[in-house]
Amino acid sequence: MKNYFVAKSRRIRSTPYTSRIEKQGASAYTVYNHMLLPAAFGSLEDSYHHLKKHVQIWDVAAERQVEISGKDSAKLVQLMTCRDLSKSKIGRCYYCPIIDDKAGLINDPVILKLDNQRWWISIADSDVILFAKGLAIGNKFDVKIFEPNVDILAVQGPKSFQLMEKIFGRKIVEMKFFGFDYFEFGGAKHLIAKSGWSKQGGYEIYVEHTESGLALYDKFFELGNELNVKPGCPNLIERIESALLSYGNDMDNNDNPLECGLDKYVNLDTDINFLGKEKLKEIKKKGVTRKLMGVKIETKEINITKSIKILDEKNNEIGELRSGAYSPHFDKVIGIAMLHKPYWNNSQTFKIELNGKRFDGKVCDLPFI
Ligand code: THG
Repeated sequence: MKNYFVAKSRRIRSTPYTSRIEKQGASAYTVYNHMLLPAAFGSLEDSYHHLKKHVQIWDVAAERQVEISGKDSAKLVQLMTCRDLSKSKIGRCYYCPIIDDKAGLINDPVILKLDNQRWWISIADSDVILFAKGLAIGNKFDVKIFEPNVDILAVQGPKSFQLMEKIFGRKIVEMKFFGFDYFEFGGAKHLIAKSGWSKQGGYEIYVEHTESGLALYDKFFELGNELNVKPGCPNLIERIESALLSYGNDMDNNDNPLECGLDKYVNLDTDINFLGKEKLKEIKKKGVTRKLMGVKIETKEINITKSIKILDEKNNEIGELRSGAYSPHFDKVIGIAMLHKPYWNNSQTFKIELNGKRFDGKVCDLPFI
């Protein structure tokens, strides 16, 4: 497949780390929240193996924050998500589907409760800030909504704990998953969470003090030498194996959280108020008619730029493939697909046409591993 350059401009924002990652061999970008997000440092497969064994530093500044503060901030944040945040705690992160009045997904951010009247919504790729402002204006909420200068650096991989302990001490290792706290480096305080878009363990540093963040970036490579630290980025293979969903790829505004297996983050039985609650109750009562599932395909190469039809023996469309990659673990292509009822059973077989050739596939549960 021929590759094309991304024409950079002010609209497609660089990050404070861009010049560093380009020196270090970033070889592909995607655009996320109108910002550059590295998509590869050479071979995806090499990076996958490295991520599962060692430690990587990721420029994920494109995971932008929408800050909501003020008297009605808790009301607004709750209005946007079907996850019950009434018992949420300061110092914790919450993975939350944001939905509209029709229960269509708007985004699937991590929400950080900074204070009782101050939240960060760490967004996937859609303009949540406009949705939030619209709701605040329509409801005459007393809130302030803006995008703060926060540029996340992620430290991911099994050796991330050792690397972070070298700089921040034992306390950082003892932090709970999806907890966050503040840590000092080079005279600046950084919010650090135990989180990240891989299942290999690690941290996310919400850098507000750019100078100190850049010094920290360099420190990771200075101290990480013996841990085989490398620059990296969210890895397509690892994230599919781990079933970390990607908004815009695996699901979008035409899908609801129950179709996407996000049931765990849908709370319909408490008295909280959120958009789409009645609609979701209705959908739950009727039962969904399609579902995101895993698929395995008997081929070793795939390149997805749009959804691809999944067919039964008689060529009837039974669903669509939305993401896919060659998995070294399964030695075949694996992917995430939206499948119609009743074709979503584990072991359902199917056919799929890729580049003019037909391949056999099988449905499976998520996550793969
Ligand atoms: N970190 C931060 N912001 C983000 C992402 C991130 N914003 C965009 C995007 N990623 C949002 N999507 C996800 C999807 C999954 C998870 C985090 C963000 C995730 N899920 C865990 C899981 O599925 O096991 C845990 C969820 C839980 O149980 O609460 O981590 O990566 N800052």
